[in-house]
Amino acid sequence: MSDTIFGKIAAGEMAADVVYEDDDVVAFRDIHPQAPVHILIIPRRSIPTLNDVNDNDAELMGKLLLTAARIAAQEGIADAGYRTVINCNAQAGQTVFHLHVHLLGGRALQWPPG
Ligand code: D5M
Repeated sequence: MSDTIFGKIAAGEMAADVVYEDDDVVAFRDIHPQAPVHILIIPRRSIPTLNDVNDNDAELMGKLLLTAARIAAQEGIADAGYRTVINCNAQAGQTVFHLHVHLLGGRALQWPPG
């Protein structure tokens, strides 16, 4: 059993609109999209927050970002531009405690974020 919704998606125990997966990462469309393209990229293994990453996770963290960039190209938003976000803990708005990279694009994004 997995401890979070995303753990269940990673384990294949819960359905999601998966756009990419391999042994290390899973990417799926956000259920409450904040932009025309809003995809979450997660490690298959449960890591609660960015604070829980260590040196052994360096390759995995790189793969999460590489996967985001490749999906951005597949989704046709690479040239126009897109944003990747990792919310860490409550004040940043993290609600699911399985580390995830948000990939947002398909519209002009405001800066700074709220
Ligand atoms: O982002 C958590 C994100 O996860 C938020 O944008 C909603 C999304 N979410 C929650 N449940 C699901 C399921 N079941 N499928 C897809 N997307 C989901 P955070 O950074 O933690 O605020």
